[in-house]
Amino acid sequence: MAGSRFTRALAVLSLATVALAAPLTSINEANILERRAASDICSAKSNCIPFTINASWGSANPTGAGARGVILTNGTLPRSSTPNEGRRTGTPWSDGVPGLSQYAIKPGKSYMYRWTADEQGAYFYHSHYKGQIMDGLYGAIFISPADGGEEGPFFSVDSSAVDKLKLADAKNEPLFVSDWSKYTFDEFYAIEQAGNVDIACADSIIINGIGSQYCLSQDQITAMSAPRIANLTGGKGYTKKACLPADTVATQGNYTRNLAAIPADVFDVCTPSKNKNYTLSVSKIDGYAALTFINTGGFSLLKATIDNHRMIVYDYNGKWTTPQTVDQVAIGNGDRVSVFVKLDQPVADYQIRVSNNGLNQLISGFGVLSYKGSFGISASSVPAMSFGGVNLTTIVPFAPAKAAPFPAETVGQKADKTYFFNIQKLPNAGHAYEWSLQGNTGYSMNNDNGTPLLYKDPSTVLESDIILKTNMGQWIDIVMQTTGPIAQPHPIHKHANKFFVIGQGTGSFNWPTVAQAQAAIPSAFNLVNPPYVDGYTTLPGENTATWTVFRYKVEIAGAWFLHCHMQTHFSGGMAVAIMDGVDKWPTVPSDAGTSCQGSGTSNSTWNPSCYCPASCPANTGKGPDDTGSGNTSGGNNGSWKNGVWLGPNNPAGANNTSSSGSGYTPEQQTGSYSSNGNGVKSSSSNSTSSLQAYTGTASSSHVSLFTALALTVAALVL
Ligand SMILES: *[C@@H]1O[C@H](CO)[C@@H](O)[C@H](O)[C@H]1NC(C)=O
Ligand SMILES: *[C@@H]1O[C@H](CO)[C@@H](O)[C@H](O)[C@H]1NC(C)=O
Ligand SMILES: *[C@@H]1O[C@H](CO)[C@@H](O)[C@H](O)[C@H]1NC(C)=O
Ligand SMILES: *[C@@H]1O[C@H](CO)[C@@H](O)[C@H](O)[C@H]1NC(C)=O
Ligand SMILES: *[C@@H]1O[C@H](CO)[C@@H](O)[C@H](O)[C@H]1NC(C)=O
Ligand SMILES: *[C@@H]1O[C@H](CO)[C@@H](O)[C@H](O)[C@H]1NC(C)=O
Ligand SMILES: *[C@@H]1O[C@H](CO)[C@@H](O)[C@H](O)[C@H]1NC(C)=O
Ligand SMILES: *[C@@H]1O[C@H](CO)[C@@H](O)[C@H](O)[C@H]1NC(C)=O
Ligand SMILES: *[C@@H]1O[C@H](CO)[C@@H](O)[C@H](O)[C@H]1NC(C)=O
Ligand SMILES: *[C@@H]1O[C@H](CO)[C@@H](O)[C@H](O)[C@H]1NC(C)=O
Ligand SMILES: *[C@@H]1O[C@H](CO)[C@@H](O)[C@H](O)[C@H]1NC(C)=O
Ligand SMILES: *[C@@H]1O[C@H](CO)[C@@H](O)[C@H](O)[C@H]1NC(C)=O
Ligand SMILES: [Cu+2]
Repeated sequence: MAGSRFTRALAVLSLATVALAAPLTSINEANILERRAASDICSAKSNCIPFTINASWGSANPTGAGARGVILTNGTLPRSSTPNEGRRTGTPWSDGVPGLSQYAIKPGKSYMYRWTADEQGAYFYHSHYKGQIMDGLYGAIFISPADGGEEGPFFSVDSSAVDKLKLADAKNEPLFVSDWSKYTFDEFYAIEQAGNVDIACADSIIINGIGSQYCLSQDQITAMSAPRIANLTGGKGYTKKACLPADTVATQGNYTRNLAAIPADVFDVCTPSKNKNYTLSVSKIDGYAALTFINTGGFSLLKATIDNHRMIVYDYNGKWTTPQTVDQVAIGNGDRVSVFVKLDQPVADYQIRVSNNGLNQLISGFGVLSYKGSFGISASSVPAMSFGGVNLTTIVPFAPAKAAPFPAETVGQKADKTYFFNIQKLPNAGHAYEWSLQGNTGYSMNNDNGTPLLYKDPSTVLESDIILKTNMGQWIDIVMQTTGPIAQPHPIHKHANKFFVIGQGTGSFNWPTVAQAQAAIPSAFNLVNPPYVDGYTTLPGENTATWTVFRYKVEIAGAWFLHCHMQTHFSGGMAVAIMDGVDKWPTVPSDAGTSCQGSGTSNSTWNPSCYCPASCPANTGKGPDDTGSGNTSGGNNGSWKNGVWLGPNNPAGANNTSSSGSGYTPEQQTGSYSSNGNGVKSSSSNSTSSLQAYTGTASSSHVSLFTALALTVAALVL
């Protein structure tokens, strides 16, 4: 199955490559790192092909409004940029954050991300260099459970269709939903600085790289505006782009602005454009389809509905959940929400609607759920929400707070250490675009270019507002308060150690400890089955503060980010670095990120014909893309040829060895790979609990406009 998918996708890739600037109608393989079950692993040739992503600046025109500079992944959009959504126990240098876990990848250089895929879930890789995700560097990573491992909550979704649900899940389609601007991130950020504004006004909402720019009439805007918008804008109402004006004090702060420095099309002038609607084709005979909404956008919180279909949420931000049958899902920036859709409607097309989920703008994007054999949009189609995101029917929305992990996880009943954050615009800076997650201090983007914290001895790093230090095994509480008058919701994302969302409420958090808050308002807390996730959006508040408490256990040592996933807030400083497990600090191997050439690190030079799966002597050219086994001196338990693992004693690849080893069983081959570049597998493995993978992702990348860069992103599944 994986093999045929790869073949199909390769065909798409070559198509897309010849039509570089043309809108895409499909996702290329570089955007989906294949899910594989443990039984597949290296039992077939196709499973051992490394994923390599060549990220380069190019141009794209996803809305038909005009081309702009974007970062292409192997020549196509959509793609994104940093590999981070996941735990990586053994390789904290593969998390993709410049200044924290690696050096930024410079143009023409490469970095190989490699980690053990030991947790099931839907993830995505994306750039973590400044706001580069807004330039399009992203893609999906699906990790399936190992054979014999845990199964998803399929039985409780539909006990009579477990096999169909499993099949649907195995074909889960990513829907990248995102705001889109004609400006590159660097241009966008320059406009924010020049005008002293925090821009939350999009040109379009795109789905899998395509969309249109819709412009509403003044009457439509007025009709869709919530009554309080007039009040919020001093009577002005929304702009012609249906955005809060640039001088809205409640969201921009009461600062001196230079509105003249802001191009008119950023907030005010709307120019319509038209492109296709992304079409997801489904077969009624399958009974169910599975899809994963992934918000790869810069600042727009989104929500989605599918006409005439309910959705059953079963996986949320890296963890299966007890199923929720809903009409609408909310997708904060960085969120992945996987749903089953029961294909029980008449054969036709049904609109997928993706709307902004905030007061900042009235805007939607559209896709199509198309049953095979359809002749067009269903005549009986009933939209659940309007272009402006207003309910048109009585709906049940997804409730993230009730997304109980499946199977259950154990949450610590008390914390060893508590941090109190007060999310707000950076005090005393006078800048609408500068933010603090911690409350007093912002995290500077300049840190991206510094020595990664992971490379430092923790004893030489002082704990500060923006660098926290924890010990292995501790339970950590992070209390996040957001202050009004408009407490904007923030999609907070944590790298590595996932967290439980144990409590939330409106008003100020007035207790000195979480335990005291629990005692005062038990109903605001859940220490039984709280969500266990890597991302969660704080509560919005109007004329009131709100608070959210995350609790996590330090299990993976490394330098990790906790940050708002809105790229505008993140690049404005809304982040802290956490040095987790300073008492068990990892040593970064000298060959971290190596891809054959150079000595490792992101300073390595790209060599397209040479990918080393593990430690690899400089310039030897040995590894999965090598021909033959590459080791002439010892016994050999297997060999590679042209990127394909040939297994032990295979003459096609073993000419350079004495072939004395007897080889490992397929079960042993699912274990971790300790190759010295010669195709030998170690026995430190087990087949039941984990899927082992080498996965490269186009993570952090240091590029300048229109400079080519290349990332080696070998995803080598063993
Ligand atoms: C991306 O392109 C490189 C060559 O530039 C190729 O080796 C690789 O297989 C491609 N990756 C994918 C995932 O198609
Ligand atoms: C990466 O893509 C750029 C732009 O398409 C191209 O010029 C370059 O040759 C590619 N590099 C590799 C190694 O494929
Ligand atoms: C806006 O709301 C505030 C508080 O509810 C109220 O005092 C004020 O009069 C309102 N302003 C306008 C212009 O409606
Ligand atoms: C903005 O600040 C000025 C002075 O700094 C003050 O006079 C004015 O009332 C403030 N406006 C709002 C809406 O807070
Ligand atoms: C996409 O869907 C929207 C909403 O139904 C519709 O207005 C638009 O015309 C569609 N675009 C195309 C190209 O069919
Ligand atoms: C839509 O309805 C749901 C459920 O009643 C409610 O929670 C939500 O606030 C409504 N949304 C809007 C935009 O009216
Ligand atoms: C990578 O290069 C930069 C200079 O561009 C240097 O400061 C850094 O030490 C290098 N990293 C390693 C690990 O060699
Ligand atoms: C080849 O394999 C043998 C046996 O594992 C090992 O001792 C030797 O270091 C390897 N040589 C190279 C060049 O990798
Ligand atoms: C290895 O040797 C055999 C027998 O001489 C030959 O058929 C095969 O093609 C060789 N393989 C490679 C990779 O050279
Ligand atoms: C065997 O390995 C050596 C050194 O890596 C290489 O030069 C030679 O071409 C290889 N021979 C074959 C038949 O693969
Ligand atoms: C090959 O596998 C056997 C066990 O099956 C092991 O004893 C031997 O050390 C392995 N050889 C190498 C070079 O790893
Ligand atoms: C299997 O491997 C994983 C990852 O290395 C490890 O956490 C787990 O304990 C192992 N399980 C068994 C049964 O050995
Ligand atoms: Cu934010």
